Amino acid sequence: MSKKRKIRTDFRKNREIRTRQKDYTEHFDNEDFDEELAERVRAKGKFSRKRTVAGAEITEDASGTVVLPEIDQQECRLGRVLCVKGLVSLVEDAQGMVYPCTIRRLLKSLATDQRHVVAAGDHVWFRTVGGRPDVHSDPQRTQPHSNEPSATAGLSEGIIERIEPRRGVLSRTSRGQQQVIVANVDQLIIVVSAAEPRIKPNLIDRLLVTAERARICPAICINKIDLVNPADLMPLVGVYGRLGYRVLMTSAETHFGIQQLRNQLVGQETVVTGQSGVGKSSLLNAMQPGLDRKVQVVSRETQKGRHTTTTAELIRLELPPPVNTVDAPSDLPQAGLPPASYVVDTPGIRQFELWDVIPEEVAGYFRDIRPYVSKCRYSDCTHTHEEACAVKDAVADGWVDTRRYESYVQIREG
Ligand SMILES: Nc1nc2c(ncn2[C@@H]2O[C@H](COP(=O)(O)OP(=O)(O)OP(=O)(O)O)[C@@H](O)[C@H]2O)c(=O)[nH]1
Ligand SMILES: [Mg+2]
Ligand SMILES: [Zn+2]
Repeated sequence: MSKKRKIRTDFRKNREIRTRQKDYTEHFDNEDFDEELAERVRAKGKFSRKRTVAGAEITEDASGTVVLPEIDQQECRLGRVLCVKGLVSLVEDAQGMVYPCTIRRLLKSLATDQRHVVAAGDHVWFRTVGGRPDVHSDPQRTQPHSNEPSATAGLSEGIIERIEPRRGVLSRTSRGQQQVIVANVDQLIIVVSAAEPRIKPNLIDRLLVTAERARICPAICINKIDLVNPADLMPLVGVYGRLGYRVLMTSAETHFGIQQLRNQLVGQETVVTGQSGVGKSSLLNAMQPGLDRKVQVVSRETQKGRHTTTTAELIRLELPPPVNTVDAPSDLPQAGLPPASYVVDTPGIRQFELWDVIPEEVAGYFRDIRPYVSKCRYSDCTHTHEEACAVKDAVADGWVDTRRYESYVQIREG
């Protein structure tokens, strides 16, 4: 449900010191964009200086409460945020033109609990402010843009006026605040490596909880299987497979399993995530030759990746329709373009803290634990220290994997 109402927003601190000596028109001409004048400004001295934004709409989306300021749709156009680098967001319009954009100040002052106001994957309304777009993408090229704003940094060629409500949001907690990593994705591929660095099952479980909570469909990809005997991975694959999670085994090195991975991504909006060095960028390169995502070797001594990818970046993939057509009806016409596939490559995770998951909810996001919860003696059972706990009994009887249960306890405590 959304409603229209007036919004009062604080000026930023640096503006509060000024009293009403200056003409507001001049103030905004100098320090803000002309269009800010469209918002009625009301000032009552330095203590109550607020401005009223008329006609804004307040609604709830997958990342919380959002404010949709009224915009001039004649002047603005829709675009998709490819990546955010510092103060500049690269926004691609429907024609494949990419514009380095800044964000309208109003949006920044309204979003107080997010580290970045916009995130890769956001659908935004933006307005161009003269100059030429950064790049006109060549339809033959698979990646429309190098996502490198260096040449235009500081030169704003567009202003993001409004961020559309989000679905499928991947967020985490960063310094006590919500950090939206990407928005508007359908699928989360959790990438781990069979070795170098070794698998951290607890991280898989954390990311699964995140996906379940955000209602993003998760899949697990075990990469670098060329470095191990795949038979050794079967117990782990079995645990997740029995829970109904798709588990893929790949090697970006030998290209084993790459076609299955392509099939998993085709027509979807996917985010790939995982520790640094597991091969997220290498897998994208393997799926689409010519993509040339930067990759770097894992440190010999620490077995850790070097955080090569530094910002989340949305990439359009040109994937052919799935080759395995077992369940595709054979009499359908084959004409038509394959559906667009998008993937967000993300920086390696150092530490993943869940955003906005309360301890009581955690059991509900564990598919294997959830069925036993209602059978515990106490309705507020935490499944940790209580007697007569159906979850603990299920672990003891081997119905729930012990390591998964330990993950549950750890996540619950965290
Ligand atoms: N043996 C082997 N090495 C791989 C495989 N996939 C990736 N690598 C190597 O692993 C290293 C790290 O790969 P990246 O693709 O940079 O890893 P990443 O997950 O993108 O890392 P960040 O960007 O730092 O988060 C590189 O040296 C790759 O060549 C694989 O399947 N097998
Ligand atoms: Mg990378
Ligand atoms: Zn219990």
